[in-house]
Amino acid sequence: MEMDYDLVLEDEFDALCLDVRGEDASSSKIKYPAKLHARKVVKELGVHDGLIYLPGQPEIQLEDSDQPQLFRQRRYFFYISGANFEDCAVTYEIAHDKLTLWIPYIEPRQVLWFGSKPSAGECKRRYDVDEVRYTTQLGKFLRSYAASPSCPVTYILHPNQAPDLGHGTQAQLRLDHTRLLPAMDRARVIKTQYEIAMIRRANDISSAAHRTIAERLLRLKNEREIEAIFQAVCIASGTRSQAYPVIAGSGANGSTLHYNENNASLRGKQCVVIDAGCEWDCYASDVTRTLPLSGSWPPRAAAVHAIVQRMQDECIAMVRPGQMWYEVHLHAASVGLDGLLKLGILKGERGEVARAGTVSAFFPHGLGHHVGLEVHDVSGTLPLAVTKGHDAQLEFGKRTTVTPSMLADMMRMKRFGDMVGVEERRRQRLQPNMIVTVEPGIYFCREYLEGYFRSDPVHRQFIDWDVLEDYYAVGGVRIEDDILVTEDGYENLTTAPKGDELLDVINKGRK
Ligand SMILES: [Mn+2]
Repeated sequence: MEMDYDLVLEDEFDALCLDVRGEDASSSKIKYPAKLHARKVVKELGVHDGLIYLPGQPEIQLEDSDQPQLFRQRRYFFYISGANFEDCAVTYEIAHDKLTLWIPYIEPRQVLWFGSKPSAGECKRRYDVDEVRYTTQLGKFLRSYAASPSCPVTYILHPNQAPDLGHGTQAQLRLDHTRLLPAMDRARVIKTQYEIAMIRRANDISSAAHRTIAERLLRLKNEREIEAIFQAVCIASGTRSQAYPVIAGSGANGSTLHYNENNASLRGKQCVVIDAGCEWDCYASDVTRTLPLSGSWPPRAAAVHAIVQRMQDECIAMVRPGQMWYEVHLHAASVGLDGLLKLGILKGERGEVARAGTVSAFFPHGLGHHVGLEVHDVSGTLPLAVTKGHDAQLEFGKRTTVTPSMLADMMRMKRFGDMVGVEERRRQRLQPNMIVTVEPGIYFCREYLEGYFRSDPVHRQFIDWDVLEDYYAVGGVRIEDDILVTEDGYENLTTAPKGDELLDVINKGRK
């Protein structure tokens, strides 16, 4: 293990740390725009009266233990409050445009053991809310709301998040648990300037961590060192939470999409797929690089990497408002098809192979997803593809295997655009201030390929199994950046080195 303790002392990280602290939402004047977010939600709800009630995550103990579970704030609550600590709630009185954060009262004895939570004054400074009150008063507030003559509807996320009005209360709230969630998803899918800044920050740190791994790659011996470096850079840069478990898959492990054992030797492997992204104050980043472990690409890995890089470059260039996302996916599949035909892994008449969707054997996931408070963020009303009359409904952002028949459905949809209605088409278009990943990949997962394609009468004839045999050692190649949709195109928020720059960084580490 060659993890150096000088990691945090390196100049670039000092600079990064200072920069990060300079924009730290919790210590500077920039307030979390809770009110703006609440108003966006109400606009999507389309109502002029009522109450939004969202409980935050309570503290939970591990079972049969006196230790707490690792805290993770509820994202819908966070979106309209900004508060990232236990036992809070938020209410928004729609008619009065009044946003109230409810925080727990902390007894002095609790402070002795666990420290304090932000005070009411501190919360007012950090989050743009109208009022901060203690949760001890919340029941009374809700009872008086319920008792008011009109008692407008209270919007909650799920039935099990209905507020407790207290014992022996006759008053009843009129609850609606169907409309808030889709309204919040539609609001969340378009990012505010503050959110874009947070996701940019998360990307800056993740990109620096990917760069450090590249700098040290030639000295590393095991996947676990990659995970350790990534986490070390993130923590030293001011954030302890990852948006998802680090994936460091070398050799054949790179063909497992969500591999996370991260404990195999790097010896004798061609490539390593590193998919890792930190969170900055609950906002995610999602970054993947594939690195050649020797510092230069072995011939077959080079060929596959070139195809994936072209898929990504051309798809990123397609990002702009109004673009139908599934068409970008289809373009990636088309570039992948041409590349694999050229390598001889796929064979046959191009049109026939294309219509069969066989390329999805090697590119078996969606091209990307939204990034926000979740790494696979809510999709609002932007599914990857909705194909009428077919079972295949790909939720943009969910872990769905793209099968040949789904790909074939998407191709038919493109050829016969009238298969879906105007509304469906509108819903699938990119809009300004969405942030999406563009993450094409080509994988050689022996179990998947031999299990589903080798015995299939259609697909087996389009794959040259002898040529393929030599590619299993490549494992997989994925390249992933986070792309902001702008008014007239896109901006790539991910600055981790790739392409020739990545090779330069790796080889500068040669001693
Ligand atoms: Mn991703």
